[in-house]
Amino acid sequence: MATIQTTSLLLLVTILFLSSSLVLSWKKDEFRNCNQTPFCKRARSRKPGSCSLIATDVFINDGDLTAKLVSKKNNNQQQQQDQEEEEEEEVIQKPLILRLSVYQDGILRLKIDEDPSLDPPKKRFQVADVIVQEFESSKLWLQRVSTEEGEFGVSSIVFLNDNNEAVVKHDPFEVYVRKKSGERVLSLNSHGLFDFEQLRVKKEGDDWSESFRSHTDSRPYGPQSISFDVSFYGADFVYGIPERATSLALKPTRGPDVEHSEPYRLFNLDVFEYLAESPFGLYGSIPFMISHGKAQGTSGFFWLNAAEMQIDVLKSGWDAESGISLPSSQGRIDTFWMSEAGIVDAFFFVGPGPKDVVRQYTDVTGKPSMPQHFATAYHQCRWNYRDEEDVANVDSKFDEFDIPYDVLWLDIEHTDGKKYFTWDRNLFPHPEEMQNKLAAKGRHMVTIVDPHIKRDDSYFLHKEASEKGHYVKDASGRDYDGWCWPGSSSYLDMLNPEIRSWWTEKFSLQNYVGSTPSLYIWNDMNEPSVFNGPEVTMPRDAIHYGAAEHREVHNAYGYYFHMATADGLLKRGDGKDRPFVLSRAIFPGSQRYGAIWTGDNSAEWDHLRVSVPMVLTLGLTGITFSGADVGGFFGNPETELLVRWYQLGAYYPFFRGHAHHDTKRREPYLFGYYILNLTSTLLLNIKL
Ligand code: NBV
Repeated sequence: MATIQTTSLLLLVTILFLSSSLVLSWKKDEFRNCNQTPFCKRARSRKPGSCSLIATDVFINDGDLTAKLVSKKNNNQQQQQDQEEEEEEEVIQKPLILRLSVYQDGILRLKIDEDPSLDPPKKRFQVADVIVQEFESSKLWLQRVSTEEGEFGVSSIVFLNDNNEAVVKHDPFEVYVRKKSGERVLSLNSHGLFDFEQLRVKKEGDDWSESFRSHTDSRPYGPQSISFDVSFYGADFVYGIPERATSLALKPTRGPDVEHSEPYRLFNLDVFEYLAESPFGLYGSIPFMISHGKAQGTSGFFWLNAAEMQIDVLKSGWDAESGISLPSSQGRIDTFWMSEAGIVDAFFFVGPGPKDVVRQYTDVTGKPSMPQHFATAYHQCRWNYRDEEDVANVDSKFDEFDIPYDVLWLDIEHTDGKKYFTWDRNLFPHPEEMQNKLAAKGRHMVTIVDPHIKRDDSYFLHKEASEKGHYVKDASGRDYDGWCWPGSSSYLDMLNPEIRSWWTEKFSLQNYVGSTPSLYIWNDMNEPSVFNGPEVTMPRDAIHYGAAEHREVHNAYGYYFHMATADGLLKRGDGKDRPFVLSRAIFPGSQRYGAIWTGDNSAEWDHLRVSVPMVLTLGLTGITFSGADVGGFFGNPETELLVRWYQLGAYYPFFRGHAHHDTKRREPYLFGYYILNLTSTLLLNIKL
């Protein structure tokens, strides 16, 4: 008897274990945490006050305030540094160049980079194609800088707008914005955590390579990270820095009693079966944070940088030991920003209200494009609608049950062997006719075009791309070859404007055989997702246009792919047709190119719940046209969940039902009595 009981207990425990590991099937070990990421670990161990840079040679140059940041020799702190830190200090001796520019609406831009006249081994990557031209031309040409000498030493002051001014404190260097009344709004390096690792030339015996799981990154220029602290004053909460499945207000990641000790990560990744409550970064990255407080209103900080970023939100008291006291600590939220590469190209937004901050941010990165009218209605998707008959059947069922829908989607299986721009002609022998039938009812179709190009010599796209040298290169200079849906694949170097322009041609009605004017596009897997790559993406030492390393450009790759696709549709319509392109990866500026969705969620109530702060956070960071897969991508929703999800989805700006191929069919007309509820929801969407 006892044996039977023990066996049943063991069985129960095993079942419980298996089911819990099924629920939590996010593969945590596949991704690095901060301690496994050398730049993050190093930056996080730095002590407040360890920055020894001072600002010298401050003057006005080309309408900007410029200064040199030089290491202060023989200060007390430096004497206390241990041997290892001294060695590091030797490496970063070269002065850095600081440039402060002021734009209309009180926007302050801070750039810090290596000094080109000191011959750095190569130019660090600076993100192009995000800041809009109108913004660049709204620069106010500074005429003069005033100097102030006070309790905290010498500072240079420039005018921002009628209410605010920017201050550069010289020793130690600090940049902050304050109101004319003297209260601080935002500041950088007030805790002396600024650090800038300069590129190095390899000497005999230098080995900077680092490994994670089975992958090794050669890191040919050595460590090149940048980190600094940013403080928001009069702040009760901070928001932003998508994309992650978590609360709207960002919880502290470090400080007294903070259990969760991982910083917020911004590194575009294909995170399989992500959890419904986790600070872990997902498919897109927007390094823009907004603070809000009852006392002082709203301000914002944006770091235009495409490398991996990690951000700590520090809980009050985190710096108790540091001995640094800031002028105003009431309601202050300190944050710590770390990036693996790139330069400092940062923007301070003074608000004062939430709308002002979002306006200021989108002045810099662009306003959201106006969606096509049809795209704001309901979209019906599934991985996959099998063939033309399936498409015709789904379409007619919506009519039969009088359920409105406007767009029908085809996932990867519609292609010939995952070669995008082709059709599986057995399943889809008459694609134009199929689209025309939908178009006759005022409906549209969307097909998927992913960035992995099948390495198959008989595939026209691969043939052309490889002959023209259009692929991203691996560290040894060969076409990078990764594994994705089609098997062995290469990736177009979308950073190159010529390659983007070549790509746009692929969407013409002549080149995309089987397409019609009512066909639009879906870009998936553009993080980029590489099944056999480190952390399911491209190696950091792969090489892009302009000798940029993938580590420097990673978070912008999907943005460029989205941009080139949207431009392709624009060109197809001679500039008259507004493009519709859905993208999974995002970066600042994505709002100019189309819709975004929150990727592979699950058919669980918690995923329904978290889609709300996720979509709202995207909205706060300029991405206004977004939504989550209605019904949940993985798993089968119970009817009640599906109905509620449709009810919520009607309020998502982008409203699409979608499901994994392993799930049961769940088109809304399959739900008997509930159809009434679903139909009225879909009708509500039309009215909204
Ligand atoms: O293309 C297949 C799916 C797609 O349906 C989904 O929406 C994407 O987020 N895609 C991911 C690849 C497979 C995921 C398991």
